Amino acid sequence: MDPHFQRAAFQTAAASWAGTPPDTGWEVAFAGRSNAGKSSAINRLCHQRGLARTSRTPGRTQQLVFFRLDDERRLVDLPGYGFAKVSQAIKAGWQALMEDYLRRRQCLRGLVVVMDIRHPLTDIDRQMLAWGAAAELPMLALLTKADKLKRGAVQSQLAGVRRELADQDVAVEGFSAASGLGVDAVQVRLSQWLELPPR
Ligand SMILES: Nc1nc2c(ncn2[C@@H]2O[C@H](COP(=O)(O)OP(=O)(O)OP(=O)(O)O)[C@@H](O)[C@H]2O)c(=O)[nH]1
Ligand SMILES: [Mg+2]
Repeated sequence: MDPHFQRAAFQTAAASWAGTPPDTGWEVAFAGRSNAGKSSAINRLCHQRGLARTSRTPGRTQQLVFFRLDDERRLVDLPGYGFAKVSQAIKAGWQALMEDYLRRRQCLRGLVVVMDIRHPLTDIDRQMLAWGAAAELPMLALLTKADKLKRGAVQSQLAGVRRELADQDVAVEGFSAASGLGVDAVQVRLSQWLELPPR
């Protein structure tokens, strides 16, 4: 357990680019379909149950939520996508905000695309990976809720996604906020992206 993550604390939430903290230091963002498990993954990584708000109601977090690890380093919980019951205007607003953030954010050092291991790589997940690639971001596809599948099924889902993404520069890991699977591997990768000082 890297203590940097345990020290994570809520910093601010932003509904637009104007509300984001100063664009300095290092940031890693978590994107994914609504209900995929982004907030739960952040909580598990930081060993804090109530850090990022989780919900069974898809689409609750329509903001960028910033958690500070130290004065220069942040994790960002991006608004979830892919839920059906929203207007075209909200979808267009979401798309503009995400593209803006991924393209303009100088301090962004990596993108974690969180997917339910039972339903990975939807069209909109692929869109997100394409935006990340366009921004030349290091990326991690995090296949979460692995506790919902048997070990063999986890391995075959991972192998399938790795095969599909073989021609792209995207790492793929299994994860479970429930069991803690993958926590250490993700912490190691994020520590590199964030250039965390050695413990
Ligand atoms: N079994 C299991 N359930 C999980 C896991 N991760 C998340 N969940 C559940 O999935 C639901 C959605 O999780 P959230 O973390 O709120 O998902 P989110 O991606 O942040 O969703 P939005 O904020 O709406 O975009 C909650 O009921 C969680 O308890 C996991 O690893 N295993
Ligand atoms: Mg959330």
